[in-house]
Amino acid sequence: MRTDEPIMTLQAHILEQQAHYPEAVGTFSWILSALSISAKVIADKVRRARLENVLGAVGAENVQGEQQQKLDVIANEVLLRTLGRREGVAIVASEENEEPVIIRNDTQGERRYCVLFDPLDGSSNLDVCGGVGTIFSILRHDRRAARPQDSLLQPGSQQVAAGYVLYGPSTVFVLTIGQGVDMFVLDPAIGAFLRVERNIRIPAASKSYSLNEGNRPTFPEGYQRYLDWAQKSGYSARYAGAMVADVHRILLKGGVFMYPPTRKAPDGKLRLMYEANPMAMIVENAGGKALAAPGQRILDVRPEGIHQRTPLILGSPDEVDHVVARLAEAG
Ligand code: P6P
Repeated sequence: MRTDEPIMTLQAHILEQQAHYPEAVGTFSWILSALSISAKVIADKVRRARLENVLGAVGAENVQGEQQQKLDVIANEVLLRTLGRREGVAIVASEENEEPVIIRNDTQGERRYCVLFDPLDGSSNLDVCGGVGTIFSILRHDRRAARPQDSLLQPGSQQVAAGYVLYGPSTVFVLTIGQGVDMFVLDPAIGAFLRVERNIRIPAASKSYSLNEGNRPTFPEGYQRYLDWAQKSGYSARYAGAMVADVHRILLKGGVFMYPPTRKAPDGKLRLMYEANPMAMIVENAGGKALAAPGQRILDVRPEGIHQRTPLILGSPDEVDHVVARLAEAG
């Protein structure tokens, strides 16, 4: 952070953004504030996980059929408890809950919002002290929806905000509220997220790709063709096994992240509503591209279920174009 810049906390940034909307009464800002508090609490629990013996699996599967980690449950409860108290929240949907949680179902009054999240993305990295994160997406609650939960099934282009928290060597909060993408780092000495970068722009190109090459034998032919091309073109491979860590690296350094269809996951593995959509909003608002397939923006996909999965290709515009070109060659 430049020493000639004023110290701007995340809370002050949220209020600064609110000032651009004269009609705003603060309910949206309070939701962002709840996410900031949740991030601080989760960061502390992640740091202390081994000391407090909360690593490892719970011994149950979540709705995704994945082994639930103890910290998945803890992080999920922290978010449910902080968001549940915010007046502006109508519905919360989590990777860890099969059904959405209807917090408020009134049909009149102040605007309300839906908050969707993956509470601890990449949690299998926890046991080996790898990067993990929280991903969130905020939609306006649609009171006209036939059922309250149907209000969630909006395309990603309708998001009013999206962001993630990366629990790494430092705790980083990345947020977009419709225009630019801004980055904050937690200063544990004062317990505040300080703004360190404004209006991040993703590099147009960078010879780096990120995907699980262990699945290569079952990728569609176009992805195989891309990997052959990239390896002949001097590309590096980087893969953290946690979407937040991989996407954050690409946001700052450039490159392309992919989760193609595989035999095990024919629709891709990552979830549209609370992984692909928020990351697509961030990447596009930073000048990148985010596709479910060639010619299909992630943000245009019309969701049919809150846990539906999607393939994805996202990152530097030139690098996404290289992938699309190889997929087109394969026909
Ligand atoms: P694979 C973590 O489980 C996750 O949901 C994402 O964070 C990550 O990008 C992906 O799955 C990793 O999946 O199949 O490569 O282990």
